[in-house]
Amino acid sequence: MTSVTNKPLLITCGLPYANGPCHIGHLRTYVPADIYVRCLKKLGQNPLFVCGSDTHGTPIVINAEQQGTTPEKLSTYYHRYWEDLFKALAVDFSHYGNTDAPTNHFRTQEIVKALQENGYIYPLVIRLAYCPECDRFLPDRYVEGVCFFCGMPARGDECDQGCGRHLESGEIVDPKCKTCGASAEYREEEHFFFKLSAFKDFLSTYLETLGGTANARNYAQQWVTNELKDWNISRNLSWGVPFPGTDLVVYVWVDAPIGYISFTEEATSTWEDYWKNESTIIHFIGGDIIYHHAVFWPALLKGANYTRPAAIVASGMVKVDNETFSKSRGNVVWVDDDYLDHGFHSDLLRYYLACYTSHTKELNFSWKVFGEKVNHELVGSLGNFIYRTLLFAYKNFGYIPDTPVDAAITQEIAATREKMVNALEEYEFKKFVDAAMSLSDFGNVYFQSKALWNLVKSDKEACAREVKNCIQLVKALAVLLEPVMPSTMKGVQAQLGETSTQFSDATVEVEPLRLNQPDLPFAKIDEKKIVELEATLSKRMAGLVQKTPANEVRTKIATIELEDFKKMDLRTARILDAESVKKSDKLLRITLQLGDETRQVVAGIAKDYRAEALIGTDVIVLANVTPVKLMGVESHGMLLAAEHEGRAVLIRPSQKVPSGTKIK
Ligand code: B3M
Ligand code: ZN
Repeated sequence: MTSVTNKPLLITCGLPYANGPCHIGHLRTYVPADIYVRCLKKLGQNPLFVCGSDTHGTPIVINAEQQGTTPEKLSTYYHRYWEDLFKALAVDFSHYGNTDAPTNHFRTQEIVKALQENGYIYPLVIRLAYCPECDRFLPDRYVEGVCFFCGMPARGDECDQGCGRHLESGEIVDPKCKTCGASAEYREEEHFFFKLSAFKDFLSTYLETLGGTANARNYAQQWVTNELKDWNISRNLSWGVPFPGTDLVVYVWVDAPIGYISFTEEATSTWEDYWKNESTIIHFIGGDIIYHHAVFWPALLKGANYTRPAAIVASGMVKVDNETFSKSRGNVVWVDDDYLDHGFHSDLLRYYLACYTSHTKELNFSWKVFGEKVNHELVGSLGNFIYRTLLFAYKNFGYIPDTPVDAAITQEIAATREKMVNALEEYEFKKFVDAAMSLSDFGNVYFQSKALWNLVKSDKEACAREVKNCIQLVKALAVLLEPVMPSTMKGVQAQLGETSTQFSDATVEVEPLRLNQPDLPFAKIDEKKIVELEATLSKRMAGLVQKTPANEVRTKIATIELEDFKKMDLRTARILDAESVKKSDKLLRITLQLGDETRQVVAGIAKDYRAEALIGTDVIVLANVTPVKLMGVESHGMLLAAEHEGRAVLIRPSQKVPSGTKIK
């Protein structure tokens, strides 16, 4: 897609479940997709880049139950979390939505109805796991057992530890209820099936021209030639998009990809240009959801008359220290706790992820390699070339020399840019970065070979020309690598007085400018820090420490919504009278002026305040708390106090306001 297209261009990323925090594995979708979109813009394209939170499905319902909250609260919490996280990583979506939004409910129901009208949905009475203890059907992850096909432990709709198949109801042997552990039985219920089998010919032809990475196309072709089973697209759950005309909800794998459409609708009024007409839609996804995107989704779109994706870009999976990535087993690297919270810049991680290996290959995360890449490549080569060039120019000239750039240098830059653009065409982000890093190595060798520190003494004019050549290389690197490391590379450009918008700017001669003392673009990571991070990871992998996002969330979710706060009637009040409550050394009976009203409250502050001293002072009262009786005395409100070293310290307005003033 690197040649400019007039067709509307849409890039999407697989939707993160709004059910837990981000780990390194997630980023293999988002970082390369963001780099790709930034590159397209620098090639003169105008892509729309959408994503959003996947808020439905049983994992979220189960997690919410376990955390004592609702799926809505849990998914809202994580939706915001992901929005912030993407900002922190400079993953710059044009729009980030969520699948529980009304737009998505509407679009999902519209598509289900269209499929029904077109004859692609049929009802069928099926046997479903049912828990006699909990007295309910057990959709998807509510049921655990053994995969019918390969005999490995499996859960719900997916054989995640064995053959990887999508499992239909009844394909789990020995089913047990996830909630109570009881043996489940099978009972009959009417569900709705999508006729995927009717799309075999369509998919065979479609896949022949599907763009993107070969892994997506090949896997999908294999599946399409083997078997195409119809999919049950309804579920017996109360959380999700209602299935039209039933008490069921739509299966999450229907309303989640439809999010791509509804987020486009939310982003632009011209959404139909993307989804109803000829356009170029490119999905970036993880390698584990190829079936859903390259088989199920195009069939669904075809069945409802929507535009199909032109390309599917599927990443390889992530391992941690050679072990298959698994949250439950502890070999996981959390992006916030393990990375951002240590003060590392997001650009470093973006660089590491982009150039560690080919996009479709497995990525084996290790802190050691991360440290080496930062210290050797970013600090040692790129940072070194940029800094030594700018420092030399600043110290010896004080400005960017007003001399022409040698044709050989311009050619070197142009050739690099071409390699990079070609790499992009193949979704090879490693090749993309490697080409730029070769240019940085070229720069270092060039600087060295010209022995500028001697030349400046023997021939200052000749030296000025070489300095200009080096500065042009710095500019080119900053322009070409900006999509990978946006903030650092923009910083370098700013030191040259430049803000590039296009890759073509790389060969546009840098303007003369007064230079300031340059900044080091990258700082070396201390070896000790790497050792410390490795130790944390090993401990976690050995099961010695547990990441407890669940616990953290429980406390965070216990925070209240603004709406809840607004329910509290907090007011200022003036104390008209105060006296001890008989037989109590703690309680005071207090009469308050609260606007027009007088109120009696009982407060446990007798040990900290003398009754007489309170009269005439102002306090804050929670006026609508349910009345209680304390030692036989009625209390119609609660005074606010800070607890300090076991004492109550009354909260008061910082200046006089009329009694009864509302606190917001
Ligand atoms: N929410 C996450 C996953 O299975 C899932 C992706 C939906 S994309 C439409 O990777
Ligand atoms: Zn299996």
